[in-house]
Amino acid sequence: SLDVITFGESMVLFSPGDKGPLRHVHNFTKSIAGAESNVAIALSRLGHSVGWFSKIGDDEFGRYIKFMVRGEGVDVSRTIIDKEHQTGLLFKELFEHVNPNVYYYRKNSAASFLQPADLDLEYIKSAKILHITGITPAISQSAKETVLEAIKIAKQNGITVSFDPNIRLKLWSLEEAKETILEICNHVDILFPGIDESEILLGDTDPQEIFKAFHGMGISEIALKLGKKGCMVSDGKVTEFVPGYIVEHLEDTVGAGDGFAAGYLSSRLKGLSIQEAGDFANGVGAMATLVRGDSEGFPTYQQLLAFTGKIDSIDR
Ligand code: KDG
Repeated sequence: SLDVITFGESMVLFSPGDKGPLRHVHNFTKSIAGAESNVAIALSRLGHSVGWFSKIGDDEFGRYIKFMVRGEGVDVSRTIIDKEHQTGLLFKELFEHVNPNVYYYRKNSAASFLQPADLDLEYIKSAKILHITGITPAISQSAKETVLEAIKIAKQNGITVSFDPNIRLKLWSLEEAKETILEICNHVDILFPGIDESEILLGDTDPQEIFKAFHGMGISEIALKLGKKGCMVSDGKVTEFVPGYIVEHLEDTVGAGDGFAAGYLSSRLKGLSIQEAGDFANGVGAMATLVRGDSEGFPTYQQLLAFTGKIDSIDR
């Protein structure tokens, strides 16, 4: 049995060696990206048993993704090879700021052909938590159906459904995003919305109103992300602000939200309170921003304890 199962598209990520428009960038570093595999990797580093799957092309990039995620200790055994379609790619472009531009090369990618029949019922049933993001329903109609089917399986079997809206307006329109994500929210147990996403979804920026609206959809736990300020957590009974960690040299904010979700889920799996979970979520999110890649900065549990000041770190 696994603590968490997640699925969705991972792509090979090319990060520029220099700032500026990509036509003038000559060197790239190859790594992997994908919100769900990021969460899986972060959870694995924190010591959990995790499964992630996707559909990859029968190509070197697909093999690279599987190799990397497996190398992080994540079970990739349910990943499917699609001989007809290629693995998706992603390029970052850097200017002065820490939020890179992102260019997707993922239309008709292997992962966009994920379909409900790809789901392994027994596998999903073996997990404590099913983690979904709003990216998967955005990549294609069949991927969206797969998400809805996976959630249905989880709900029928008493498995906790965790959901990060991860609104990516490069992938779908605001109207489509709003409609689908709100539909999914009706079947979710734990939600990780950003404050901006909440405004898109609910038209509200007041945390109390946001909590009220999401709890009203039947969601039992919400960790509302406030960027570097930290987060607010709510279980419908207790609502608390949990301050974030100040990071001096921010490298790249991509991956912080995924780390946040992993830190929260890890803590709840360990039986910690929602406040403690919010604190560790902030910690993993902050640590992700210290490092250029999406997932490279995720800590082990010991490193997280040291970063958040729970234990003294011994460096030498
Ligand atoms: O959360 C980080 C992801 O956005 C990144 O890894 C790429 O999955 C990705 C996407 O679709 O944007």
